[in-house]
Amino acid sequence: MLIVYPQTKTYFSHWPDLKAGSAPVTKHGKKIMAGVALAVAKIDDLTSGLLDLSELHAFQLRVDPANFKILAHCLQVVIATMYPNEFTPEAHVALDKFLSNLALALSEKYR
Ligand code: HNI
Repeated sequence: MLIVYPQTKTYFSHWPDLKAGSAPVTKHGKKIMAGVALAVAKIDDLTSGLLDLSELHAFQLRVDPANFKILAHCLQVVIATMYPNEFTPEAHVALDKFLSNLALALSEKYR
């Protein structure tokens, strides 16, 4: 995301190194994916399950919610590349639906 959509780097300008594979990027990637895992656990009620994360991104971090869609797209490209056999049309549409709803739930507190 940080490479293909460089405008997203503005949120991380306080990090010492924004290059692919750098320590802070790797560490934060794990945090983000833990958030995605939380969403999987709360899949039946994403809105309340992700309320705290939504609040954090809306009021403290002030991340433009358009970026959630950008990250969702990047996640799909990476997952498709890593798991080409598993990434069937059915898996693709299901993942897209899940990540769209995740982005929507994270945007909840912005209203
Ligand atoms: Ni996000 C911190 C989850 C998208 C900018 N983000 C977090 C944390 C989690 C998290 C978890 C750590 C919270 C804590 O420390 O309590 N972020 C997610 C998830 C998504 C997402 C699940 C979407 C799938 N975040 C984004 C996007 C941006 C973003 C798209 C900006 C482009 N997030 C941030 C920033 C921080 C952050 C900035 C704080 C970073 C820091 O320096 O600690």
